[in-house]
Amino acid sequence: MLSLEEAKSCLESAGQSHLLQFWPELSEEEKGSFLLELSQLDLKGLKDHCEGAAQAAASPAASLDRDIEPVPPEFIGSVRRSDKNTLADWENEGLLQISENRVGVLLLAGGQGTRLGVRYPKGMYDVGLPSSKTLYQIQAERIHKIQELADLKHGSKCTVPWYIMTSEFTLDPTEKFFKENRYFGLEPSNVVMFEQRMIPAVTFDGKVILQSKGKLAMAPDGNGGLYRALVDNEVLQDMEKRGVEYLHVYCVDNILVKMADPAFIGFCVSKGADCGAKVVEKAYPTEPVGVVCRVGGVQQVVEYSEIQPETAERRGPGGELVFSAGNICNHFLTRAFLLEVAQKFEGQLKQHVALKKVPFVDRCGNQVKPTKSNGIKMEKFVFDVFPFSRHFVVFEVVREDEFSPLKNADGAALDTPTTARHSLLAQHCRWARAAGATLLDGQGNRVTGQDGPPAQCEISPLVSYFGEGLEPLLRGKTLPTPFLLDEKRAKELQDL
Ligand code: UD2
Repeated sequence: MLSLEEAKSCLESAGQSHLLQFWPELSEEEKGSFLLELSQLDLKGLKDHCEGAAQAAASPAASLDRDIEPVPPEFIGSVRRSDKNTLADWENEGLLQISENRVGVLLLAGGQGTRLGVRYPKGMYDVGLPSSKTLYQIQAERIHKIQELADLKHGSKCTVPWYIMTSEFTLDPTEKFFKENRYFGLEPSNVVMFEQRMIPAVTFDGKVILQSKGKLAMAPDGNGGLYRALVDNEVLQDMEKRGVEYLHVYCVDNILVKMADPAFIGFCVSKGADCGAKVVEKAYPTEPVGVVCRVGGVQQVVEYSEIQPETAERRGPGGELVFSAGNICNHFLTRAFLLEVAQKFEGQLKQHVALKKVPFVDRCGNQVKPTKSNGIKMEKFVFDVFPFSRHFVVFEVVREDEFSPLKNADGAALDTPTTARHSLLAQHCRWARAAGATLLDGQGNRVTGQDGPPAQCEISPLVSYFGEGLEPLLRGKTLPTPFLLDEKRAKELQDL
């Protein structure tokens, strides 16, 4: 830990002496924790960080839109446009890789969930399903099931390790939650949590913001902080030890996420890709998803906050959006590519500017809650490694089956707990009907799935990963809803 003198001199040379303005007023305990916080900062890089942030915020990023074009079709695999055999081949390839312990999943869970407005990690959110399962539990159970499916097919006893990137905000509550829930039946040593770095928020004139008299305003370094965090926490070594060659990286809030999706993994592996992105067709031009595209001939994502409206709205001859490949934050990355990124490219990752309202203490020592943006947060994005990929592919999936993110609190028009819950229940109604069941609503009427909110039909991931294996249980059955198909009920139905 730094001494006060050392901290003083480092801050002075970085032009940040104001941070110690309230030092004499701090208690001994506050002094200790503030010095610790300062010691953990990258003090050498602080000057550059602050000046860079102020400059970046002052000069709007050059628009990429002039050189933007869609990804050529030969690099895109599509679930909708592929025949059954091709899809089965990809899935078999993926299951084989999983059965050989070559696949891991990595959850990006360091975000603060500001839009949803809860004070705990988003993965702990219960969207109100009949089972009351949280997002974390649903994801854990899908890992169980995919391991089981791979084992059944290949007579193996495989493991899909679950890497979870957290931040200072989410590590403790996430760890506690997993412990309290006994890791949802997963082997704790196969759930590897690690922390991304935090960086200071800066004013428009390049000064680090004091959140209180003895605390800096810090924020996680964006989901692209992943690549530094993998190195900081020796995660790549852990992957190597386990023999994991392929990683499915995903964000926490998509209730329909297919953990270690064998079709996606199999598609990417069979194409020899080092990096891949899942996309859905964009629903409307301003949908808050990035666009997977090419800029100047190089693949990348242009984030929704950075694309020009005219570009987002461009349409082809049939009225379809030209830039329709909507990023759903589900990425495929090989360990070899991650190593290369760590060794060569991490320092070149783009910094994105976010202007935020950052609570601060003013020069007179008053606590202020700003009403307009006063601070700059610099973030890296997870997809900014795409330009460095040598063989990049895109996998287009069906939105209703794979994408329904939880971003906003109920009351908002889109991406709320209600929309997430409805997406999952509607999918499970489709699965039950396809397996030959007749679902009845509360009044005893047959559920058609045509209009209104979906019936309360929930199928545990421990019973079915993606609709498979339901026919022997459900064919010819008439089932009143609410209907919850968990392992116990599945056993009863099997014995009927
Ligand atoms: C993300 C994608 C966007 C689109 C959308 C779909 C990025 C940068 N943008 O936008 O293109 O695919 O999702 O839902 O990926 N996180 C961290 N550390 C951080 C910040 C975020 O781990 O410092 C995690 C966060 O917990 C979440 C994921 O990254 O799981 C995405 O973060 P977000 O919800 O802020 O991203 P969003 O919706 O703006």
